[in-house]
Amino acid sequence: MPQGQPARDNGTTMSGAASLIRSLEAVGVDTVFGIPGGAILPAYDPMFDSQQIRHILVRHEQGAGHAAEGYALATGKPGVCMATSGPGATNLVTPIADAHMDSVPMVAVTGQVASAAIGTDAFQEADIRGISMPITKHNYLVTDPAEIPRTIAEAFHIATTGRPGPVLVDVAKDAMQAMTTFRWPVELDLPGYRPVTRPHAKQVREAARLMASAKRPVLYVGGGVLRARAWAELRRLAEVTGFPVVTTLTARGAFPDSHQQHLGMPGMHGGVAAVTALQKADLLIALGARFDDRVTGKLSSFAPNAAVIHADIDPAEISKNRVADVPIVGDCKEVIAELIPAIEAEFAAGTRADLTGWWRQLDQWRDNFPLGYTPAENGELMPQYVIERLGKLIGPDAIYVAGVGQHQMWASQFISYENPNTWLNSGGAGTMGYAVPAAMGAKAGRPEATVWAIDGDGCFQMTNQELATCAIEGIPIKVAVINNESLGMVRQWQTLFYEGRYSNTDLGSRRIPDFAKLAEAYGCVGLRCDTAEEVDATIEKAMAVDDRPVVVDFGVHRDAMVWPMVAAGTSNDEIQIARGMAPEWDRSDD
Ligand SMILES: Cc1ncc(C[n+]2csc(CCOP(=O)(O)OP(=O)(O)O)c2C)c(N)n1
Ligand SMILES: [Mg+2]
Repeated sequence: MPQGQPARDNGTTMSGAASLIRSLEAVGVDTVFGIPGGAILPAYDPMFDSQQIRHILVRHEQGAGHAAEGYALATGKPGVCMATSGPGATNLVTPIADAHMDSVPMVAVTGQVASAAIGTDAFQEADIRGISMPITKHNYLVTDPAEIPRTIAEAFHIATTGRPGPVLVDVAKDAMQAMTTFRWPVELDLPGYRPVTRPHAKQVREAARLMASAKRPVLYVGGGVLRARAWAELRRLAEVTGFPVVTTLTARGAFPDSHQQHLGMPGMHGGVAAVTALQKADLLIALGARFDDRVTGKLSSFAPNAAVIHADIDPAEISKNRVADVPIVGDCKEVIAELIPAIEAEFAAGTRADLTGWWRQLDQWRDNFPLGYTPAENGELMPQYVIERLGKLIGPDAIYVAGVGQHQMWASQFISYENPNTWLNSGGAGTMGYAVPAAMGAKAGRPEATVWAIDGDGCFQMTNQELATCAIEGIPIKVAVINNESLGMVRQWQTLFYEGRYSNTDLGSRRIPDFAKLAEAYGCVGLRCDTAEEVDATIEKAMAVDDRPVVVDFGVHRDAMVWPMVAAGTSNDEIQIARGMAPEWDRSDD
Protein backbone atom coordinates (compact mmCIF):
# COMPACT_ATOMS: atom_id res chain seq x y z
CA MET A 1 0.00 0.00 0.00
CA PRO A 2 1.33 3.48 -0.75
CA GLN A 3 2.15 5.60 2.29
CA GLY A 4 0.53 9.03 1.97
CA GLN A 5 0.92 11.72 -0.64
CA PRO A 6 3.99 12.60 -2.70
CA ALA A 7 6.23 14.41 -0.24
CA ARG A 8 8.08 17.67 -0.69
CA ASP A 9 11.29 17.13 -2.65
CA ASN A 10 10.05 13.87 -4.14
CA GLY A 11 12.48 12.83 -6.90
CA THR A 12 15.21 15.19 -5.68
CA THR A 13 18.83 14.14 -5.28
CA MET A 14 20.00 14.53 -1.68
CA SER A 15 22.08 12.79 0.95
CA GLY A 16 20.79 9.67 2.67
CA ALA A 17 20.65 11.72 5.87
CA ALA A 18 18.43 14.35 4.22
CA SER A 19 16.27 11.58 2.86
CA LEU A 20 15.96 10.16 6.40
CA ILE A 21 14.73 13.50 7.73
CA ARG A 22 12.38 13.99 4.74
CA SER A 23 10.98 10.51 5.39
CA LEU A 24 10.37 11.29 9.06
CA GLU A 25 8.59 14.46 7.97
CA ALA A 26 6.55 12.52 5.42
CA VAL A 27 5.21 10.13 8.08
CA GLY A 28 4.18 13.15 10.15
CA VAL A 29 6.84 13.25 12.87
CA ASP A 30 6.80 16.54 14.78
CA THR A 31 8.97 15.68 17.80
CA VAL A 32 12.19 13.69 18.17
CA PHE A 33 13.96 13.09 21.49
CA GLY A 34 17.65 12.35 21.20
CA ILE A 35 21.36 13.02 21.55
CA PRO A 36 23.80 13.29 18.61
CA GLY A 37 27.17 11.58 18.24
CA GLY A 38 29.57 10.53 15.50
CA ALA A 39 27.56 7.90 13.67
CA ILE A 40 24.23 9.78 13.71
CA LEU A 41 25.79 13.20 13.08
CA PRO A 42 24.90 13.30 9.36
CA ALA A 43 21.18 13.13 10.29
CA TYR A 44 21.45 16.00 12.77
CA ASP A 45 22.60 18.38 10.05
CA PRO A 46 19.46 18.30 7.87
CA MET A 47 17.29 18.05 11.01
CA PHE A 48 18.69 21.45 12.01
CA ASP A 49 16.80 22.92 9.02
CA SER A 50 13.53 21.04 9.47
CA GLN A 51 10.53 23.31 9.86
CA GLN A 52 8.39 20.41 10.99
CA ILE A 53 10.49 18.47 13.46
CA ARG A 54 11.28 19.74 16.91
CA HIS A 55 14.29 17.93 18.28
CA ILE A 56 14.45 17.85 22.05
CA LEU A 57 18.00 17.41 23.27
CA VAL A 58 17.84 15.11 26.29
CA ARG A 59 20.56 14.46 28.86
CA HIS A 60 20.61 10.65 28.62
CA GLU A 61 19.34 8.38 25.84
CA GLN A 62 17.22 6.46 28.35
CA GLY A 63 15.39 9.75 28.82
CA ALA A 64 14.86 10.00 25.06
CA GLY A 65 13.30 6.54 24.94
CA HIS A 66 10.95 7.04 27.89
CA ALA A 67 10.04 10.51 26.58
CA ALA A 68 9.09 8.90 23.27
CA GLU A 69 6.90 6.46 25.22
CA GLY A 70 5.24 9.24 27.21
CA TYR A 71 4.65 11.22 24.02
CA ALA A 72 3.09 8.16 22.37
CA LEU A 73 0.79 7.29 25.25
CA ALA A 74 -0.37 10.88 25.75
CA THR A 75 -0.97 11.67 22.08
CA GLY A 76 -1.77 8.30 20.47
CA LYS A 77 0.93 9.01 17.86
CA PRO A 78 4.17 7.01 17.65
CA GLY A 79 7.03 8.37 19.74
CA VAL A 80 10.43 8.87 18.13
CA CYS A 81 13.88 8.76 19.71
CA MET A 82 17.31 9.05 18.16
CA ALA A 83 20.78 8.08 19.30
CA THR A 84 24.26 7.46 18.04
CA SER A 85 25.93 4.06 17.70
CA GLY A 86 27.45 1.98 20.50
CA PRO A 87 26.70 3.42 23.94
CA GLY A 88 24.08 5.81 22.55
CA ALA A 89 22.15 2.90 21.13
CA THR A 90 22.65 0.63 24.15
CA ASN A 91 21.34 3.38 26.43
CA LEU A 92 18.07 3.00 24.52
CA VAL A 93 17.78 -0.68 25.38
CA THR A 94 15.83 -0.20 28.61
CA PRO A 95 13.11 2.06 27.16
CA ILE A 96 12.85 -0.14 24.06
CA ALA A 97 12.30 -3.18 26.30
CA ASP A 98 9.82 -1.14 28.31
CA ALA A 99 7.87 -0.15 25.19
CA HIS A 100 7.89 -3.76 24.04
CA MET A 101 6.41 -5.02 27.30
CA ASP A 102 3.64 -2.39 27.32
CA SER A 103 2.95 -2.37 23.55
CA VAL A 104 3.87 1.28 23.06
CA PRO A 105 4.27 2.49 19.46
CA MET A 106 7.78 3.85 19.14
CA VAL A 107 10.44 4.20 16.46
CA ALA A 108 14.08 4.38 17.53
CA VAL A 109 16.55 5.64 14.93
CA THR A 110 20.21 4.93 15.62
CA GLY A 111 23.37 5.71 13.70
CA GLN A 112 25.67 2.75 12.99
CA VAL A 113 29.36 2.78 12.09
CA ALA A 114 30.13 2.85 8.35
CA SER A 115 29.12 -0.38 6.64
CA ALA A 116 32.73 -1.34 5.78
CA ALA A 117 33.59 -1.15 9.50
CA ILE A 118 30.64 -3.23 10.73
CA GLY A 119 31.96 -6.36 12.43
CA THR A 120 35.47 -4.99 13.01
CA ASP A 121 34.93 -3.77 16.61
CA ALA A 122 35.12 -0.26 15.22
CA PHE A 123 34.99 2.72 17.56
CA GLN A 124 31.49 2.89 19.12
CA GLU A 125 30.30 -0.17 17.31
CA ALA A 126 27.57 -2.24 18.93
CA ASP A 127 25.32 -4.71 17.19
CA ILE A 128 22.17 -2.93 18.31
CA ARG A 129 20.12 -4.87 15.82
CA GLY A 130 21.21 -8.12 17.43
CA ILE A 131 20.90 -6.70 20.94
CA SER A 132 17.39 -5.40 20.35
CA MET A 133 16.10 -8.40 18.41
CA PRO A 134 14.09 -9.90 21.31
CA ILE A 135 12.79 -6.55 22.58
CA THR A 136 11.57 -4.96 19.37
CA LYS A 137 8.54 -5.74 17.27
CA HIS A 138 10.87 -5.49 14.30
CA ASN A 139 14.24 -3.95 13.53
CA TYR A 140 16.38 -2.96 10.56
CA LEU A 141 19.97 -2.28 9.60
CA VAL A 142 20.11 0.03 6.56
CA THR A 143 23.28 0.22 4.51
CA ASP A 144 21.82 1.33 1.17
CA PRO A 145 20.64 4.97 1.07
CA ALA A 146 17.94 4.11 -1.47
CA GLU A 147 16.29 1.92 1.20
CA ILE A 148 15.87 4.71 3.76
CA PRO A 149 12.37 6.00 2.81
CA ARG A 150 10.84 2.53 2.52
CA THR A 151 12.41 1.44 5.81
CA ILE A 152 11.08 4.47 7.66
CA ALA A 153 7.60 3.99 6.14
CA GLU A 154 7.61 0.32 7.15
CA ALA A 155 8.93 1.06 10.63
CA PHE A 156 6.08 3.47 11.38
CA HIS A 157 3.52 1.15 9.84
CA ILE A 158 4.69 -1.80 11.94
CA ALA A 159 5.06 0.24 15.15
CA THR A 160 1.52 1.59 14.98
CA THR A 161 -0.59 -1.20 13.51
CA GLY A 162 -1.66 -4.55 14.94
CA ARG A 163 -0.26 -4.85 18.44
CA PRO A 164 1.78 -1.65 18.71
CA GLY A 165 5.41 -1.80 19.74
CA PRO A 166 8.92 -0.48 19.28
CA VAL A 167 10.74 -0.69 15.93
CA LEU A 168 14.44 0.10 15.63
CA VAL A 169 16.05 1.49 12.48
CA ASP A 170 19.84 1.37 12.57
CA VAL A 171 21.39 3.36 9.69
CA ALA A 172 25.04 3.01 8.70
CA LYS A 173 26.87 6.32 8.59
CA ASP A 174 27.99 5.91 4.97
CA ALA A 175 24.38 5.32 3.91
CA MET A 176 23.55 8.73 5.36
CA GLN A 177 26.53 10.40 3.73
CA ALA A 178 25.99 8.96 0.24
CA MET A 179 23.79 10.71 -2.31
CA THR A 180 20.44 9.22 -3.28
CA THR A 181 17.17 10.12 -4.94
CA PHE A 182 14.40 10.69 -2.44
CA ARG A 183 11.20 8.87 -3.45
CA TRP A 184 7.92 9.24 -1.60
CA PRO A 185 5.35 7.72 -1.34
CA VAL A 186 6.75 4.23 -1.19
CA GLU A 187 4.95 0.97 -1.74
CA LEU A 188 4.77 -1.16 1.37
CA ASP A 189 5.22 -4.82 0.66
CA LEU A 190 5.00 -6.84 3.86
CA PRO A 191 3.61 -10.20 2.90
CA GLY A 192 4.34 -11.73 6.31
CA TYR A 193 2.65 -8.94 8.22
CA ARG A 194 -1.11 -8.68 8.03
CA PRO A 195 -2.59 -8.16 11.49
CA VAL A 196 -6.14 -9.45 11.74
CA THR A 197 -8.33 -6.68 13.11
CA ARG A 198 -11.79 -7.94 12.23
CA PRO A 199 -12.99 -10.71 14.55
CA HIS A 200 -14.44 -13.95 13.29
CA ALA A 201 -18.26 -13.68 13.37
CA LYS A 202 -18.71 -17.22 14.63
CA GLN A 203 -16.41 -16.58 17.60
CA VAL A 204 -18.26 -13.37 18.42
CA ARG A 205 -21.61 -15.22 18.38
CA GLU A 206 -20.18 -17.95 20.59
CA ALA A 207 -18.84 -15.34 23.02
CA ALA A 208 -22.21 -13.58 23.15
CA ARG A 209 -23.92 -16.89 23.87
CA LEU A 210 -21.64 -17.56 26.84
CA MET A 211 -22.00 -14.00 28.07
CA ALA A 212 -25.78 -14.04 28.01
CA SER A 213 -26.02 -17.08 30.24
CA ALA A 214 -23.08 -16.38 32.60
CA LYS A 215 -24.14 -15.94 36.21
CA ARG A 216 -20.87 -14.48 37.51
CA PRO A 217 -19.22 -12.70 34.55
CA VAL A 218 -16.38 -10.17 34.77
CA LEU A 219 -15.00 -7.91 32.04
CA TYR A 220 -11.24 -8.22 32.55
CA VAL A 221 -9.88 -5.13 30.78
CA GLY A 222 -6.21 -4.77 29.86
CA GLY A 223 -4.07 -2.08 28.28
CA GLY A 224 -5.00 -3.30 24.80
CA VAL A 225 -8.34 -1.50 25.17
CA LEU A 226 -6.46 1.79 25.48
CA ARG A 227 -4.13 1.00 22.58
CA ALA A 228 -7.18 0.18 20.44
CA ARG A 229 -8.88 3.41 21.60
CA ALA A 230 -11.90 1.28 22.47
CA TRP A 231 -13.01 3.04 25.67
CA ALA A 232 -16.36 4.24 24.30
CA GLU A 233 -17.20 0.76 23.02
CA LEU A 234 -16.14 -0.76 26.36
CA ARG A 235 -18.43 1.56 28.28
CA ARG A 236 -21.32 0.69 26.01
CA LEU A 237 -20.65 -3.05 26.35
CA ALA A 238 -20.50 -2.73 30.14
CA GLU A 239 -23.74 -0.77 30.26
CA VAL A 240 -25.59 -3.02 27.82
CA THR A 241 -24.61 -6.13 29.78
CA GLY A 242 -24.50 -4.75 33.32
CA PHE A 243 -21.32 -6.75 33.89
CA PRO A 244 -18.70 -5.72 36.44
CA VAL A 245 -15.42 -4.33 35.11
CA VAL A 246 -11.86 -4.60 36.41
CA THR A 247 -9.03 -2.55 34.87
CA THR A 248 -5.44 -3.76 35.13
CA LEU A 249 -2.50 -1.51 35.99
CA THR A 250 -1.96 -0.68 32.32
CA ALA A 251 -5.68 -0.15 31.66
CA ARG A 252 -6.42 2.37 34.44
CA GLY A 253 -8.57 5.10 32.88
CA ALA A 254 -10.04 2.86 30.17
CA PHE A 255 -13.25 2.78 32.21
CA PRO A 256 -14.13 5.59 34.66
CA ASP A 257 -13.22 4.77 38.26
CA SER A 258 -16.39 6.52 39.39
CA HIS A 259 -18.62 4.21 37.34
CA GLN A 260 -20.89 2.06 39.49
CA GLN A 261 -19.84 -1.09 37.62
CA HIS A 262 -16.12 -0.55 38.16
CA LEU A 263 -14.59 -2.84 40.78
CA GLY A 264 -11.11 -1.34 40.42
CA MET A 265 -7.72 -2.92 39.79
CA PRO A 266 -7.06 -6.66 40.10
CA GLY A 267 -3.70 -8.27 40.84
CA MET A 268 -0.93 -8.33 43.41
CA HIS A 269 -1.96 -4.95 44.84
CA GLY A 270 -5.50 -4.93 43.54
CA GLY A 271 -8.63 -4.33 45.59
CA VAL A 272 -10.36 -7.23 47.34
CA ALA A 273 -13.52 -6.89 45.24
CA ALA A 274 -11.63 -6.92 41.92
CA VAL A 275 -9.31 -9.80 42.86
CA THR A 276 -12.08 -11.89 44.37
CA ALA A 277 -14.52 -11.22 41.53
CA LEU A 278 -12.01 -12.78 39.13
CA GLN A 279 -11.44 -15.73 41.50
CA LYS A 280 -15.17 -16.47 41.85
CA ALA A 281 -16.22 -15.67 38.28
CA ASP A 282 -17.84 -18.25 36.03
CA LEU A 283 -16.87 -16.28 32.91
CA LEU A 284 -13.96 -13.94 32.19
CA ILE A 285 -14.17 -11.72 29.16
CA ALA A 286 -10.50 -10.77 28.72
CA LEU A 287 -10.18 -7.74 26.45
CA GLY A 288 -6.65 -6.74 25.41
CA ALA A 289 -5.31 -8.36 28.57
CA ARG A 290 -2.60 -10.98 28.83
CA PHE A 291 -3.08 -12.92 32.08
CA ASP A 292 0.11 -11.42 33.46
CA ASP A 293 1.47 -13.14 36.58
CA ARG A 294 0.94 -9.93 38.57
CA VAL A 295 -2.80 -10.32 37.81
CA THR A 296 -3.25 -14.07 38.03
CA GLY A 297 -1.09 -14.85 41.06
CA LYS A 298 -0.38 -18.57 41.08
CA LEU A 299 -1.69 -19.40 37.63
CA SER A 300 -3.03 -22.88 38.41
CA SER A 301 -5.33 -21.43 41.08
CA PHE A 302 -6.49 -18.40 39.10
CA ALA A 303 -10.25 -18.11 38.50
CA PRO A 304 -10.67 -21.88 38.80
CA ASN A 305 -14.33 -22.01 37.80
CA ALA A 306 -14.30 -19.52 34.96
CA ALA A 307 -14.73 -20.12 31.27
CA VAL A 308 -12.57 -17.69 29.29
CA ILE A 309 -13.32 -15.51 26.30
CA HIS A 310 -10.04 -13.97 25.23
CA ALA A 311 -9.98 -11.17 22.67
CA ASP A 312 -6.58 -9.88 21.57
CA ILE A 313 -5.04 -8.53 18.40
CA ASP A 314 -1.94 -10.64 19.00
CA PRO A 315 -2.77 -14.32 18.41
CA ALA A 316 0.38 -15.26 20.38
CA GLU A 317 -1.28 -13.97 23.56
CA ILE A 318 -4.30 -16.21 23.27
CA SER A 319 -4.02 -19.35 25.41
CA LYS A 320 -0.40 -18.39 26.25
CA ASN A 321 -0.95 -18.47 30.02
CA ARG A 322 -4.57 -19.56 30.34
CA VAL A 323 -6.43 -21.66 27.81
CA ALA A 324 -9.23 -19.70 26.15
CA ASP A 325 -12.58 -21.38 25.61
CA VAL A 326 -13.49 -18.78 23.02
CA PRO A 327 -10.46 -17.21 21.34
CA ILE A 328 -11.11 -14.03 19.37
CA VAL A 329 -8.30 -12.55 17.33
CA GLY A 330 -9.02 -8.94 16.49
CA ASP A 331 -8.71 -5.28 17.33
CA CYS A 332 -10.50 -4.61 20.63
CA LYS A 333 -12.44 -1.71 19.16
CA GLU A 334 -13.87 -3.91 16.40
CA VAL A 335 -14.34 -6.92 18.67
CA ILE A 336 -16.31 -4.97 21.28
CA ALA A 337 -18.30 -3.13 18.61
CA GLU A 338 -19.39 -6.51 17.22
CA LEU A 339 -19.99 -8.07 20.63
CA ILE A 340 -22.56 -5.41 21.52
CA PRO A 341 -25.20 -6.24 18.84
CA ALA A 342 -24.48 -9.95 19.28
CA ILE A 343 -25.26 -9.84 22.98
CA GLU A 344 -28.24 -7.57 22.41
CA ALA A 345 -29.57 -10.24 20.03
CA GLU A 346 -29.14 -12.89 22.75
CA PHE A 347 -30.98 -10.72 25.24
CA ALA A 348 -33.75 -10.02 22.70
CA ALA A 349 -34.10 -13.76 22.14
CA GLY A 350 -34.75 -14.15 25.86
CA THR A 351 -31.42 -15.45 27.16
CA ARG A 352 -30.24 -13.31 30.01
CA ALA A 353 -28.92 -14.55 33.32
CA ASP A 354 -30.03 -12.74 36.44
CA LEU A 355 -27.01 -10.97 37.92
CA THR A 356 -28.72 -9.69 41.09
CA GLY A 357 -27.08 -12.27 43.36
CA TRP A 358 -23.65 -11.67 41.80
CA TRP A 359 -23.94 -7.94 42.27
CA ARG A 360 -25.13 -8.38 45.88
CA GLN A 361 -21.95 -10.33 46.56
CA LEU A 362 -19.70 -7.89 44.68
CA ASP A 363 -21.21 -4.94 46.54
CA GLN A 364 -20.63 -6.70 49.84
CA TRP A 365 -16.94 -7.18 49.04
CA ARG A 366 -16.71 -3.62 47.88
CA ASP A 367 -18.39 -2.27 51.02
CA ASN A 368 -16.55 -4.53 53.45
CA PHE A 369 -13.07 -4.10 51.99
CA PRO A 370 -12.58 -0.58 50.67
CA LEU A 371 -9.03 0.67 50.05
CA GLY A 372 -7.56 2.33 53.07
CA TYR A 373 -4.47 2.80 55.18
CA THR A 374 -3.55 3.18 58.82
CA PRO A 375 -1.94 6.47 59.87
CA ALA A 376 1.56 6.29 61.34
CA GLU A 377 1.66 6.10 65.14
CA ASN A 378 4.28 8.85 65.27
CA GLY A 379 2.04 11.16 63.24
CA GLU A 380 4.39 11.30 60.24
CA LEU A 381 3.02 12.23 56.84
CA MET A 382 1.49 9.23 55.09
CA PRO A 383 2.34 8.70 51.40
CA GLN A 384 -1.20 7.52 50.65
CA TYR A 385 -2.58 10.78 52.05
CA VAL A 386 -0.26 12.85 49.84
CA ILE A 387 -1.28 10.91 46.74
CA GLU A 388 -4.97 11.03 47.61
CA ARG A 389 -4.78 14.83 48.00
CA LEU A 390 -2.84 15.17 44.73
CA GLY A 391 -5.62 13.33 42.91
CA LYS A 392 -8.36 15.37 44.57
CA LEU A 393 -6.77 18.79 44.03
CA ILE A 394 -5.39 18.22 40.54
CA GLY A 395 -8.43 16.37 39.23
CA PRO A 396 -9.11 13.84 36.50
CA ASP A 397 -8.13 15.95 33.49
CA ALA A 398 -4.41 15.94 34.29
CA ILE A 399 -1.98 13.28 33.13
CA TYR A 400 -0.35 11.29 35.93
CA VAL A 401 2.93 9.48 35.32
CA ALA A 402 4.37 7.13 37.93
CA GLY A 403 7.75 5.63 38.67
CA VAL A 404 8.03 2.05 39.90
CA GLY A 405 7.55 0.96 43.48
CA GLN A 406 5.16 1.60 46.34
CA HIS A 407 4.34 5.12 45.14
CA GLN A 408 3.29 3.66 41.78
CA MET A 409 0.84 1.28 43.42
CA TRP A 410 -0.59 4.00 45.65
CA ALA A 411 -0.89 6.32 42.64
CA SER A 412 -2.86 3.63 40.87
CA GLN A 413 -5.02 2.93 43.94
CA PHE A 414 -5.67 6.36 45.45
CA ILE A 415 -6.22 8.57 42.38
CA SER A 416 -9.48 8.36 40.48
CA TYR A 417 -8.87 7.94 36.76
CA GLU A 418 -11.85 9.06 34.77
CA ASN A 419 -10.32 9.52 31.34
CA PRO A 420 -8.28 7.32 29.01
CA ASN A 421 -4.56 7.96 28.59
CA THR A 422 -4.27 9.99 31.80
CA TRP A 423 -2.34 7.29 33.66
CA LEU A 424 1.12 6.46 32.31
CA ASN A 425 3.38 3.93 33.95
CA SER A 426 5.80 1.13 33.33
CA GLY A 427 3.60 -1.91 33.86
CA GLY A 428 5.25 -4.88 32.20
CA ALA A 429 8.91 -4.01 32.70
CA GLY A 430 8.63 -2.08 35.96
CA THR A 431 11.36 0.35 34.97
CA MET A 432 12.60 2.66 37.70
CA GLY A 433 13.42 6.03 36.17
CA TYR A 434 10.43 6.03 33.86
CA ALA A 435 8.46 8.88 35.40
CA VAL A 436 10.40 12.11 34.82
CA PRO A 437 11.29 11.50 31.15
CA ALA A 438 7.90 9.96 30.32
CA ALA A 439 6.20 12.99 31.89
CA MET A 440 8.47 15.21 29.78
CA GLY A 441 7.40 13.36 26.64
CA ALA A 442 3.72 13.56 27.57
CA LYS A 443 3.97 17.30 28.21
CA ALA A 444 5.90 17.86 24.97
CA GLY A 445 3.14 16.06 23.09
CA ARG A 446 0.25 17.68 24.99
CA PRO A 447 1.52 21.09 26.13
CA GLU A 448 -1.98 22.20 27.14
CA ALA A 449 -2.33 19.35 29.66
CA THR A 450 -1.20 19.45 33.25
CA VAL A 451 1.33 16.64 33.69
CA TRP A 452 2.34 15.36 37.13
CA ALA A 453 5.02 12.77 37.70
CA ILE A 454 4.53 10.89 40.96
CA ASP A 455 7.96 9.48 41.60
CA GLY A 456 9.86 7.61 44.27
CA ASP A 457 13.04 8.97 45.80
CA GLY A 458 14.87 5.98 44.33
CA CYS A 459 13.41 6.23 40.83
CA PHE A 460 13.85 10.00 40.75
CA GLN A 461 17.60 9.59 41.26
CA MET A 462 17.84 7.47 38.12
CA THR A 463 16.65 10.02 35.53
CA ASN A 464 16.11 13.41 37.17
CA GLN A 465 18.72 14.99 34.90
CA GLU A 466 15.91 15.37 32.36
CA LEU A 467 14.69 18.24 34.55
CA ALA A 468 17.46 20.22 32.85
CA THR A 469 15.93 19.31 29.50
CA CYS A 470 12.46 20.33 30.74
CA ALA A 471 13.70 23.66 32.11
CA ILE A 472 15.70 24.60 29.03
CA GLU A 473 13.15 23.38 26.47
CA GLY A 474 10.18 24.98 28.27
CA ILE A 475 8.41 21.78 29.27
CA PRO A 476 6.93 22.66 32.67
CA ILE A 477 6.12 19.28 34.21
CA LYS A 478 5.41 18.85 37.89
CA VAL A 479 7.04 16.18 40.02
CA ALA A 480 5.90 14.89 43.39
CA VAL A 481 8.71 12.90 44.97
CA ILE A 482 7.26 10.51 47.53
CA ASN A 483 10.36 10.48 49.69
CA ASN A 484 10.40 7.57 52.12
CA GLU A 485 14.20 7.57 52.17
CA SER A 486 14.26 4.08 50.79
CA LEU A 487 13.71 1.63 47.99
CA GLY A 488 10.34 1.25 49.60
CA MET A 489 8.86 -1.61 47.65
CA VAL A 490 11.95 -3.73 48.19
CA ARG A 491 11.98 -2.72 51.85
CA GLN A 492 8.34 -3.86 52.09
CA TRP A 493 9.36 -7.33 50.84
CA GLN A 494 12.24 -7.34 53.34
CA THR A 495 9.76 -6.52 56.10
CA LEU A 496 7.42 -9.28 55.04
CA PHE A 497 9.73 -12.02 53.77
CA TYR A 498 13.24 -11.33 55.18
CA GLU A 499 12.45 -10.65 58.85
CA GLY A 500 13.04 -6.94 58.54
CA ARG A 501 16.67 -7.33 57.48
CA TYR A 502 16.98 -4.16 55.44
CA SER A 503 19.90 -5.05 53.23
CA ASN A 504 20.76 -2.11 50.96
CA THR A 505 17.43 -0.39 50.74
CA ASP A 506 18.16 2.70 52.85
CA LEU A 507 18.83 5.63 50.50
CA GLY A 508 19.24 8.38 53.09
CA SER A 509 17.45 10.65 50.67
CA ARG A 510 15.94 12.93 53.32
CA ARG A 511 19.56 14.09 53.80
CA ILE A 512 21.27 13.61 50.43
CA PRO A 513 20.54 14.96 47.94
CA ASP A 514 18.36 17.89 48.92
CA PHE A 515 15.71 17.45 46.22
CA ALA A 516 14.36 20.98 46.51
CA LYS A 517 17.85 22.44 46.07
CA LEU A 518 18.58 19.99 43.26
CA ALA A 519 15.42 21.20 41.52
CA GLU A 520 16.51 24.82 41.92
CA ALA A 521 19.92 23.92 40.49
CA TYR A 522 18.11 22.56 37.43
CA GLY A 523 16.19 25.81 36.97
CA CYS A 524 12.98 24.41 38.46
CA VAL A 525 10.98 25.50 41.47
CA GLY A 526 11.80 23.27 44.45
CA LEU A 527 9.35 22.83 47.32
CA ARG A 528 9.29 20.69 50.46
CA CYS A 529 6.48 19.35 52.53
CA ASP A 530 6.71 17.18 55.64
CA THR A 531 3.35 17.50 57.39
CA ALA A 532 -0.25 16.71 56.51
CA GLU A 533 -1.25 20.30 57.35
CA GLU A 534 0.99 21.69 54.59
CA VAL A 535 0.01 19.25 51.85
CA ASP A 536 -2.88 21.14 50.22
CA ALA A 537 -1.13 24.52 50.31
CA THR A 538 2.04 23.00 48.83
CA ILE A 539 0.15 21.33 45.99
CA GLU A 540 -1.65 24.61 45.28
CA LYS A 541 1.66 26.45 45.24
CA ALA A 542 3.01 23.92 42.74
CA MET A 543 -0.11 24.24 40.63
CA ALA A 544 0.30 28.01 40.44
CA VAL A 545 3.66 27.71 38.67
CA ASP A 546 3.36 27.38 34.92
CA ASP A 547 6.58 28.82 33.50
CA ARG A 548 8.99 26.26 34.94
CA PRO A 549 9.02 22.67 36.12
CA VAL A 550 8.25 22.17 39.81
CA VAL A 551 9.54 19.48 42.13
CA VAL A 552 7.89 18.84 45.49
CA ASP A 553 9.82 16.74 47.97
CA PHE A 554 7.19 15.08 50.18
CA GLY A 555 8.94 13.62 53.22
CA VAL A 556 6.79 10.66 54.19
CA HIS A 557 6.65 7.86 56.76
CA ARG A 558 9.03 5.13 55.65
CA ASP A 559 7.18 2.11 56.99
CA ALA A 560 3.93 2.55 55.06
CA MET A 561 3.07 -0.57 53.08
CA VAL A 562 1.01 -1.28 50.01
CA TRP A 563 -2.17 -3.24 50.80
CA PRO A 564 -3.96 -5.37 49.78
CA MET A 565 -1.26 -7.78 48.68
CA VAL A 566 -1.09 -11.21 47.14
CA ALA A 567 2.42 -12.49 47.88
CA ALA A 568 4.34 -13.47 44.73
CA GLY A 569 3.75 -17.06 43.69
CA THR A 570 0.72 -17.58 45.94
CA SER A 571 -2.94 -17.86 45.03
CA ASN A 572 -5.18 -14.83 44.75
CA ASP A 573 -7.32 -16.60 47.37
CA GLU A 574 -4.53 -15.76 49.85
CA ILE A 575 -5.04 -12.01 49.49
CA GLN A 576 -4.19 -10.06 52.63
CA ILE A 577 -5.65 -6.68 53.50
CA ALA A 578 -2.97 -5.91 56.07
CA ARG A 579 -0.02 -7.74 57.53
CA GLY A 580 -1.17 -11.25 58.45
CA MET A 581 -4.80 -10.27 57.88
CA ALA A 582 -6.98 -12.12 55.42
CA PRO A 583 -10.40 -10.68 54.68
CA GLU A 584 -13.10 -12.02 56.97
CA TRP A 585 -15.61 -13.34 54.51
CA ASP A 586 -19.31 -13.43 55.32
CA ARG A 587 -20.75 -16.87 55.27
CA SER A 588 -22.72 -15.92 52.16
CA ASP A 589 -19.39 -15.27 50.38
CA ASP A 590 -18.71 -19.02 50.66
C1 LIG B 1 15.76 -0.24 36.96
C2 LIG B 1 15.26 -0.99 38.13
N1 LIG B 1 16.10 -1.43 39.09
C3 LIG B 1 15.61 -2.09 40.17
C4 LIG B 1 14.28 -2.33 40.30
C5 LIG B 1 13.73 -3.11 41.51
N2 LIG B 1 12.86 -2.22 42.30
C6 LIG B 1 11.52 -2.24 42.18
S1 LIG B 1 10.76 -1.10 43.13
C7 LIG B 1 12.22 -0.58 43.76
C8 LIG B 1 12.25 0.53 44.77
C9 LIG B 1 11.87 1.84 44.20
O1 LIG B 1 12.20 2.82 45.15
P1 LIG B 1 11.53 4.24 45.09
O2 LIG B 1 11.67 4.84 43.75
O3 LIG B 1 12.03 5.07 46.24
O4 LIG B 1 9.98 3.89 45.28
P2 LIG B 1 9.19 3.42 46.59
O5 LIG B 1 8.96 1.97 46.45
O6 LIG B 1 10.01 3.79 47.77
O7 LIG B 1 7.90 4.18 46.52
C10 LIG B 1 13.29 -1.31 43.22
C11 LIG B 1 14.71 -1.13 43.59
C12 LIG B 1 13.44 -1.87 39.25
N3 LIG B 1 12.12 -2.09 39.26
N4 LIG B 1 13.94 -1.19 38.21
MG1 LIG C 1 11.29 5.41 48.07
